[in-house]
Amino acid sequence: MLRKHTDAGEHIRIVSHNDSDGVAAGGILGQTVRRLGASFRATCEKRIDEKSVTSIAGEKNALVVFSDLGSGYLDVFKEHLPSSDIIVLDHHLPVEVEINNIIHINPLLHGLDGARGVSGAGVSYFLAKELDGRNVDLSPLGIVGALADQQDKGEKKSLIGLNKIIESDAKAADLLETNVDLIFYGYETRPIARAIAYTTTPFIPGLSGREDSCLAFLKETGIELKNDDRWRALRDLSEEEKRAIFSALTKHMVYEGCDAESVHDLVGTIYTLKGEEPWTPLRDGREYASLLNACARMGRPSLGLSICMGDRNEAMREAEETLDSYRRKIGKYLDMVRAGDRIEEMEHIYALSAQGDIDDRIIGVVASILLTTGILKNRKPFVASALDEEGLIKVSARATEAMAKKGLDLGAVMMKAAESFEGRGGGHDIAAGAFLPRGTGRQFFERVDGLVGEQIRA
Ligand SMILES: [Mn+2]
Repeated sequence: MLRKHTDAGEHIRIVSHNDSDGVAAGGILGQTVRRLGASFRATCEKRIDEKSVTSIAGEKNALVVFSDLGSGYLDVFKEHLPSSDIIVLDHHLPVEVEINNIIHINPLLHGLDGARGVSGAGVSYFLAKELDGRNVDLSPLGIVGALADQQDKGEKKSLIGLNKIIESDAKAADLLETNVDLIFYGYETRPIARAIAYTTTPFIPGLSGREDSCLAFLKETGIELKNDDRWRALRDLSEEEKRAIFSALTKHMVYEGCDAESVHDLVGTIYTLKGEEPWTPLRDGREYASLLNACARMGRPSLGLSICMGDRNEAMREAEETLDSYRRKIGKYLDMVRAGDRIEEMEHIYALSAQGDIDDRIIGVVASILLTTGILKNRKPFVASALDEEGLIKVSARATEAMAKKGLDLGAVMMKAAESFEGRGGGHDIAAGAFLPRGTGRQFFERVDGLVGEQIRA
């Protein structure tokens, strides 16, 4: 279908998700379409709803490609986008609707794991590769998308499922190298203290976001910070020094109340993108992902898209600035949430109603950090809400792998709970969300609390 339209010289419309995976997916599709000689326009949307689909329909595109979103909105497409051909490349929970003008590619339709096995960028990559074998050079972006969606759930934070195929494509093309080590951002590039400060997965209380505290911490651990005049990066350290850092960090995190799982997260598989310049954040797959994430969350997804399309120089400088202000913003929110007693513990969930105090694009990140650091006393999913600029309520729900193993599926909870409030919800078992009309408050949290209770009892 894509070929049919590009061959006919038509302008292709790409609509992707406004998160780092979505941006990577948009970049893959943009490059794919450009290589087919067609013009295109790509945007990243926070969500799909009747309004956004109606406005896309108004553009009268012959073909609209949705990536990293869309599977849950086939009914909306059927009603509001009847005269365009549609391709949906997604890995979120699909709704069952039959439509003729649509090609729907989703691992969940084939019994494959969409939450951990392949990302929106991955699904887009498989389409790109199918169209032209030369598109295997886009495989690193598939890896970035998978890391962006935190699909590194295999042994030692490695990729699993269909992502393994993308990984071997990238390795075969000599664009990727993997090794297991301490997992701080900027392994090759940054002074150690900064690398630790810049790491937010796992979030290290007192150290993440605080370079001065990291400096003090390293001095206390007895690590030499400089080689002559040059700051040492992690790759300059001996195995013994790395072990010393690891054990000091473990002590520190346990003392701060973090759980064993987040301590484990300190070590993992490093994905080095060999096609990228050394000493840049794009060289490390996770760092690339966080750069795109910051662009998306700070409302500049097109900046991320240009980087995925190959722009560097000025775009990189702007993206790095965006990343810096994004980090400062998160630090501020976490301090705020932890300082006050804004988190409410319900029977089965923790709830946070941030109203307008936390940017709705960042609330999901805050929820993940709070959940994974073990700052919360009990093991319950974390559900947070914030107001978006249109006055809708955006809900982000996060759970751990262990909770999913016990039968929790937040995607289903959000879908069901939102329905009763004329909202729309969905997502994965451990990360899901919903949009609700204004004024829906506590009752929604109560409904979610009840549904989660039903699931874990079942
Ligand atoms: Mn995704």
